[in-house]
Amino acid sequence: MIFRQLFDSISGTYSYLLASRRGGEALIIDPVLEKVDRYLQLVKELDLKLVKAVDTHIHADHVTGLGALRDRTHCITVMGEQARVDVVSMRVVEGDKLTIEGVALDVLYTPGHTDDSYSFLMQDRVFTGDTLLIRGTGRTDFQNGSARAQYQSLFGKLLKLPDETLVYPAHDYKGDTVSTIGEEKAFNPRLQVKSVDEYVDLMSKLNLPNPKMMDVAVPANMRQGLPQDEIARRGWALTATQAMAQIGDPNVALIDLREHSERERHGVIPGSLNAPYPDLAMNIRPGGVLYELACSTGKRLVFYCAFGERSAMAVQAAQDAGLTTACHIHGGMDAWRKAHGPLVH
Ligand SMILES: N[C@@H](CCC(=O)N[C@@H](CS)C(=O)NCC(=O)O)C(=O)O
Ligand SMILES: [Fe+2]
Repeated sequence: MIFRQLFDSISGTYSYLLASRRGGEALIIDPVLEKVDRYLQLVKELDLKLVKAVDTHIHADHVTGLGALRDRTHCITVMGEQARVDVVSMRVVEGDKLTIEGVALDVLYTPGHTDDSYSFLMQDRVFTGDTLLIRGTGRTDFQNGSARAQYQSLFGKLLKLPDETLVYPAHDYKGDTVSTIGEEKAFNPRLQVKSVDEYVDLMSKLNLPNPKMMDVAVPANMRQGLPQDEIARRGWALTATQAMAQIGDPNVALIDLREHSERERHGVIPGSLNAPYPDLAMNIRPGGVLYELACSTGKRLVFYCAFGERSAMAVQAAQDAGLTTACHIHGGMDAWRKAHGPLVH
């Protein structure tokens, strides 16, 4: 198991790099833009392949590294369903599993600090974002924060985890690095309340100044999407409506790049094949299933995913691999649904 806690001293942010083994896939939680070079250096030194970059919520105090990491490594970006970002590659909800090779995190929806706050549980440890801090809790006075919702997330979810569960927050301003659920229950001053009303009252009296970077960070963090226009300009994109006309066309192979949980929840395009994005490089090289499918049958590969990000990156990779007819569905299943495209469940 590889587990690294990385710190940005300017914003007091902790980021976490996880992988099951050297040479394997890696995931990063809450990366900070200014530290991207550092993360990528470590990824290289540990011989890892970064495949997912996750934010626990839209941060108000620093610009996220999600977009930069995606642009530089072709990893996918992940946030919760409620996050008001233009586009991320993949969205998760409570009960999902966020997976990479050898690592599975349980997804917990823990609103309160913001309405898009999530926590991620990995066996003996939980990444609590700004829901539960060490001897503190995230403020609830902006971004649709709610002390009432946070009380529920804390007392109804996080504090119900076993006492020995390690707590890894997204921030610390005092120099602490890790705690446990039992320790926080006993010693966190915010958690010594007798009722939700007492908690709401306590949170309403914090009177904290806004984060210094807030006016820059929030708008920047809401615009992380990969521009898909360049792919379209090169003629490598179909609109959802154009793609609909290709269903059943024997010269076309529709390739779903999403994961099992996304396919189950949102349905699939009839007749499409599943080839998850993490296996793309293997699938499009000579001998790989998609390469051979395209070359032996002459079929045009039409990639699709949830929002068009994975498929846009897949088109570029396929084109680079010599699959010159490859294209994707602009905007992915999101656009497909809006265009009332047929689905099978
Ligand atoms: N001084 C910091 C404050 C950052 C801040 O407000 N952090 C939020 C998390 S985004 C929080 O919940 N802080 C809790 C606290 O300060 O007790 C800054 O300007 O960036
Ligand atoms: Fe925050």
